[in-house]
Amino acid sequence: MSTEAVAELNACFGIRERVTFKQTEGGLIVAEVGNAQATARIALQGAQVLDWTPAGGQPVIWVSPGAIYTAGKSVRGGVPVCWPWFGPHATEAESPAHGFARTQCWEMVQAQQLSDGSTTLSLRLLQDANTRLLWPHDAELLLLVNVGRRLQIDLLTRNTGDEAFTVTQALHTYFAVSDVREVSVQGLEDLPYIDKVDDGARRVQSGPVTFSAETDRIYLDQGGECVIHDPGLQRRIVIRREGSRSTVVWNPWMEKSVAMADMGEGAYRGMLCVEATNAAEDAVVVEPGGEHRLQVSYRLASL
Ligand code: TA6
Repeated sequence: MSTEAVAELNACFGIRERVTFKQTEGGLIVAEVGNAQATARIALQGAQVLDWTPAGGQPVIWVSPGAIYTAGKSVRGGVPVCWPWFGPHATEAESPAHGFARTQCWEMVQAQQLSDGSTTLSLRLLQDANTRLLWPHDAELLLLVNVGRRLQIDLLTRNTGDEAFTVTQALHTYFAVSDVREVSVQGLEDLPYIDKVDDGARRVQSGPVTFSAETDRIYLDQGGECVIHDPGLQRRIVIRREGSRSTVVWNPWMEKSVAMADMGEGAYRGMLCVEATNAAEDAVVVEPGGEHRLQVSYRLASL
């Protein structure tokens, strides 16, 4: 995008001392949001949140030190939007993993400074000839990001056509942790899960989730709250969801990380994905004229 395009974004959607659009390394356009409660960065490509740091705190969202910022490639980290399918395409091996929303350029719809002191950005993804080749349905996708003491993200899928369609999706959030070997995820106890590291075996979670090897699990739940317990950073990250009855927990661990060009040496120890999803049997059917809302909210709490 050109300098003029950035200037136009600031003219249309910039808010003095709250929202500014900048062109970053690799040419990505990023909205920088700052208010008394928090700062955040959101890339227009993929409507990808790249940072959320509550005032006086440390970053909650992680981005790889080896991240590659270039058009058409999802930045490793942040909150990639996986849509309209989660994981590999069900039938087309050539189709991009996790769908196409995370690599498309979204358009700004609105920037709002709210009376509670938080700031909301609204972005939209419209279908085009390329996306229709990958997924021949009439849909509009909206992402609302509310930046404040908590971070709330709403992903709204609208069926603008006359036939029902099914989506699987995720807000594929990478959280910053002190050391993945020292943290645990609470709130998934006794839930069934699909173990993608063990050929999709179905298991039941015993106790909090802890990490000592590659972990890639789809928990099938009732949409409750879960918490990342991080003694090293002396904090808990409280995760709430609406419109989701499955949660993915992922860390690639050492061997997988080495094979990832954008992960960085040992970087896996500082991150943990806990993803609000509609995955596996939690796929969503959206009727003509209907809408599905996948919402997450994150807040920090003391230990
Ligand atoms: O959400 C976990 C997962 O599906 C893993 O299986 C791994 O593929 C990860 O997503 C990252 O996928 P990406 O395409 O971003 O490298």
